[in-house]
Amino acid sequence: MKQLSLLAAGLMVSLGALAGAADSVTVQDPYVRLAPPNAPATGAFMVIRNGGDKDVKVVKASNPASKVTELHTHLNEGGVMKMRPVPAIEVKAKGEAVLKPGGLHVMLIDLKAPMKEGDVVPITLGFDDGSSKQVDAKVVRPTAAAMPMDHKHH
Ligand SMILES: [Cu+2]
Repeated sequence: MKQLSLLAAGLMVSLGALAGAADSVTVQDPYVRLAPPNAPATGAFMVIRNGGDKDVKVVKASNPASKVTELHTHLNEGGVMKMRPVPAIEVKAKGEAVLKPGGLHVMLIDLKAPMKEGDVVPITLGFDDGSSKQVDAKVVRPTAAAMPMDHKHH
């Protein structure tokens, strides 16, 4: 019995150590943009809040729906918006990182199967201290407001 409780205590300590950055982070409104039929890739968006006193970095992401998951941003190169992989997404202490269309995003590349509206994709964010956090991102059909081009003006 004593050994068992020692084992349990040890397990709790290691779990606590694993939590790290993930513990101080909350993720709001995660969603995956529904890709057009046969599109090989799509993006995931969310707001990552850091309630802790230390800056944290998201250094990787993974999900079961695509073969490759990358952290991306959009850059304006001579008036053309291009996507580029980034090594990390920094979330300042008491700050937030906003992943949104036209900006930072998690890129789901080489989709294993077509997605449907309402599907849920569990995305695991990995932090620079080795901790990780899973968020359930719902597949959402892009609305006009979320599109890069705005045709609302008359
Ligand atoms: Cu991208």
